[in-house]
Amino acid sequence: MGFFDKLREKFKKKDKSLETYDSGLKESRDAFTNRLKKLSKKYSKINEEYFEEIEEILISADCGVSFTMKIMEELVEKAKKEKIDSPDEINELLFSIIFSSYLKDDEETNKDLSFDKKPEIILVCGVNGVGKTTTIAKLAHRYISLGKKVLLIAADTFRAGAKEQLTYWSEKINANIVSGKENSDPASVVYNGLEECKKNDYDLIIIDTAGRLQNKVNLMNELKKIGKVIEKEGFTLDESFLIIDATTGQNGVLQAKAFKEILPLTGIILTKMDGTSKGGIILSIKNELDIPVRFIGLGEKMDDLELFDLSKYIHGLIENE
Ligand SMILES: Nc1nc2c(ncn2[C@@H]2O[C@H](COP(=O)(O)OP(=O)(O)OP(=O)(O)O)[C@@H](O)[C@H]2O)c(=O)[nH]1
Ligand SMILES: [Mg+2]
Repeated sequence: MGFFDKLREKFKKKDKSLETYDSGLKESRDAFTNRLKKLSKKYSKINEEYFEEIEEILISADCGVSFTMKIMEELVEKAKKEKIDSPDEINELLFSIIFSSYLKDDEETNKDLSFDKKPEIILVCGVNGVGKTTTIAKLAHRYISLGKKVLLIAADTFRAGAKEQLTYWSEKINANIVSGKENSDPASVVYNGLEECKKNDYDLIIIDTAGRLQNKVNLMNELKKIGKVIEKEGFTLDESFLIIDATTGQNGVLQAKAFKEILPLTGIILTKMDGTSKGGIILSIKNELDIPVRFIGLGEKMDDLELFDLSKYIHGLIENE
């Protein structure tokens, strides 16, 4: 059984999450797989030009230059070795190489929060407008639906209206929230949040922060101070998630590099995957940063956040129905 058939077999029964992937990745599918399909109709046999066209498709899907080069080298080599010369088979080979190169170091995708202690604490950071606050609401909604007690801490005291936005969402999804005055010290808001947690036992705390990468030293100090407060109050920070807007393409990769220098990231959440044809950014992030993508945002609704699952992602890229 070929790679595509195996994947289809695995997902014979569609679940809701697969549907979110399939519909959210429509633009990437149009730009990536449908272009590949068109290409294979144009050529009856592969040649050097065919490979060059594949390379262009990978680059325009924002897979990144270094990842693209790596994949192309393997593709050409394997095609030669296995004597494959039909375009359709080459396309399938391309996906299977992408798939196995992602999983090479046996890293699991689909890694959920562990909840092996109480409360689990997540810090969320990222530059302006990438979707931090919305994603926090989606995360909270996900775990509230699973019966967890969730507290949101609005530690973005910098941007006007940030607190109100998170409060709006907290009311919609029935999460509790602790916030502070505009321009107050974010670490003091976190302190108040932890006090609330001591009184009322939560399973999960999610901290929203202001994304001021322009002032790296300030941001670093602010995040450090938040970390210290958490420790001093007898809690541990379990996850630091960086939010990246997928529509910004390679720029997002640069943001991740900058944030990685500021704090130890445990995961990336890619938002707005539904609004871009640059779905290859997932592959580029993995290749260049080696920080796992943990969740992806595939729409604006509260249910449109999914654990990142490589098989579902590839399925969403190839499936037409
Ligand atoms: N289509 C789509 N839109 C999204 C997604 N995630 C977030 N958005 C939208 O992105 C916009 C910005 O989201 P926010 O959550 O306010 O972003 P933020 O990072 O908190 O912004 P600041 O607090 O200003 O730095 C909103 O209009 C969201 O609805 C997604 O997965 N898909
Ligand atoms: Mg925000």
